[in-house]
Amino acid sequence: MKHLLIVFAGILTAMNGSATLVRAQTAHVVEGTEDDNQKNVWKYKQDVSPAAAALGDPAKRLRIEVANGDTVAFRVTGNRKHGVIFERAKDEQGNKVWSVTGGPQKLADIDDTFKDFDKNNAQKTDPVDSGDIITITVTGLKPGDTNGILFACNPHSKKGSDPNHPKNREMLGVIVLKGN
Ligand SMILES: [Cu+2]
Repeated sequence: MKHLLIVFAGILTAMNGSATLVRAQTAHVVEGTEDDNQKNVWKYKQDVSPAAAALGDPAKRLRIEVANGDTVAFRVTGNRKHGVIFERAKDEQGNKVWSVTGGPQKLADIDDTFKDFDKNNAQKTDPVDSGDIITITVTGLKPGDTNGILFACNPHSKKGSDPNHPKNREMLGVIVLKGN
């Protein structure tokens, strides 16, 4: 048994080594946290999600630029609970745009409490107190913002508070192909 484990570890090391030679994979980290005014935000590098953008629309969101092959890890670093909603999760996973490659949370279908989301397409994780939420690996992202991976927060994007713009939410972001 011990022998087998050593052989297995050797294979993994070899696989990692060759993967590194082929391409440099960038690990992006998106943090669920609070800004200076205690508003809930997704933070990426120095940028934070704006107070409001609209569901289904990539405009005015926090932008994460990635290359195919990169990973995007969602993590809680603030004082409140956050989870991830992928607005077009089922279509995108079905079309191999991305896949879940790390936990601890898993994706599940949404219910009626997620107002104005596409119930047949969107999926969410549960909110977590701190640390890792979920990691995806992006593999088939196409150029252009309209092809971007739209994400939101469970629970902070579930409902709108602006009757004139019912699809406006806080904590909206989009993952787009770099250089486009
Ligand atoms: Cu949140």
